Amino acid sequence: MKTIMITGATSGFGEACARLFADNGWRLILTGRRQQRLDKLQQELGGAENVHCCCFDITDRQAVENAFQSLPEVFADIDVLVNNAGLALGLEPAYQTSLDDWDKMVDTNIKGLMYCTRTVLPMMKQQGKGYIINIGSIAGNWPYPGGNVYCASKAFVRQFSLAIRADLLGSGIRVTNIEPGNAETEFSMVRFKDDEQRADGVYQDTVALTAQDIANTVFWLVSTPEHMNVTTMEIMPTQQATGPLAIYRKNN
Ligand code: NDP
Ligand code: 8X3
Repeated sequence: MKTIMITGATSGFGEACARLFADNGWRLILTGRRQQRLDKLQQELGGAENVHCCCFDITDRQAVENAFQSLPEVFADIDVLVNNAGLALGLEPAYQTSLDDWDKMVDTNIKGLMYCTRTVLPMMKQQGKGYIINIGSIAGNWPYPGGNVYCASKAFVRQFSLAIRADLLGSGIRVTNIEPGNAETEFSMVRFKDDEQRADGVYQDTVALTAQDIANTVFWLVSTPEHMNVTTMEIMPTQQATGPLAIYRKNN
């Protein structure tokens, strides 16, 4: 039985991954800050025998280390780590945004992902195999107004994924950066701080990606042969594309 660790499994992509991998007979390590949601998932997906839950804030380095160190023996050999926990906060221009929001995005999307990766890698190196799947974003490739630190944090995730692949050459460990576009999850409610109307507007009159689409992608990646490494994978809804570069005209 293989083991997958999914950070941010309490909603969205992470939860969909948890359900899909559980349905396919995997042992799960699920993380998030919302204990009740973790408990519910554990109950639904096979109980403590198959699902180990770790409730912690990924920005807390000591909490990350403790979670890994206290894994029950049967969960200790992790085959796949999905670095999914992350968030965007706000959409204000850089001269107006809250520095606290910027800190939180850096701490979560960059530092939290670093902590989990660094903690799991020695074990994978010793195993001579393993798979790190990072959830980046199209925002790391295609900056947009108000994206500022969120875009930059996802550009970090892309470059970090590429760079650790270079370190891991010959180790048998695979690394992929998945870069999804507009997907309907709790992401926009978090970004707009529970402003439901604004969050709904992101998905209005279009067809967004679903969390299931991303879970299916993660599952496909994990099912590819071990000699093959998909380095990056940008996925947009059919109804999303890049636009032209903007030009400011003073009389418009
Ligand atoms: P959701 O808000 O639905 O899920 C985010 C998950 O991250 C939750 O389980 C949340 O758990 C967890 N999380 C957030 N902050 C922390 C923290 N400090 N410590 C631990 N866990 C945390 O959003 P998505 O599923 O959409 O987002 C998943 C990833 O996908 C993110 O990295 C996001 O940036 C990325 N992404 C999303 C896109 C979209 O359009 N939806 C597109 C491209 C990328 P809890 O609150 O319980 O801690
Ligand atoms: C989420 C996609 O375009 O809202 O990463 O930044 S976007």
